[in-house]
Amino acid sequence: MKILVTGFDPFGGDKINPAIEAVKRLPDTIAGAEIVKLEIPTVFNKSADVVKAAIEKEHPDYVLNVGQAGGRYALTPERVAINLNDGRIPDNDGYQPLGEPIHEDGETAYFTQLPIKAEAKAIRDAGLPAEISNTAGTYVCNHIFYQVQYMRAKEFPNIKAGFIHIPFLPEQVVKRPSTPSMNLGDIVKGLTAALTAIVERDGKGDIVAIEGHNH
Ligand code: PCA
Repeated sequence: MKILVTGFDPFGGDKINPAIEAVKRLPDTIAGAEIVKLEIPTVFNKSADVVKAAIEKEHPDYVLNVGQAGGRYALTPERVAINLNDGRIPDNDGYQPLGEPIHEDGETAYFTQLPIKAEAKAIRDAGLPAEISNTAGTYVCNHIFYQVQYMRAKEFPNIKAGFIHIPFLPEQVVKRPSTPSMNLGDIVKGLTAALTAIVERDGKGDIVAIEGHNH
């Protein structure tokens, strides 16, 4: 089994992005699965071109995109990707879409094929906070999550794909009072636990567990 794991480069004025830093430090093999690591630009469309080229080269069974969600305290497997680009800030190429569909012929939204409840449980069992998230936002993270789902729908039906958002690193919150953070070793540990759950649930679907939110 092969899993393509991507991490974004720094954006929005930060000098570092914990996503690519953590992805770079993942083991090369997790629970017997080969882990292929890829840095992608925080740029609408270009990020999708880079992921598509890697899918065509590597033929992965799974794709997991990882991104920073500054302000979240937990590792958050994402449930749903929506067909919308709505940037709060410009991307790293200066492009700021303000409410456009990603693909005119795509679904309004796609649910991940990954076992997000099993991922959340595995992260907690490793001693770290996890929550299911029901929105990946409307910026480049939702964009790449949606784009990979669209590629799956149109071209690569055998791929299972999903997304995890991760918190800031401690060094990023030095001047951000009352903002949660998680050290890099723990983020790597949590992602490794989530990837282990993905491998172990292969072919079995997700576990049944209480992970809902009222709001
Ligand atoms: N986080 C941003 C884009 C890149 C990243 O790591 C987001 O949540 O959209």
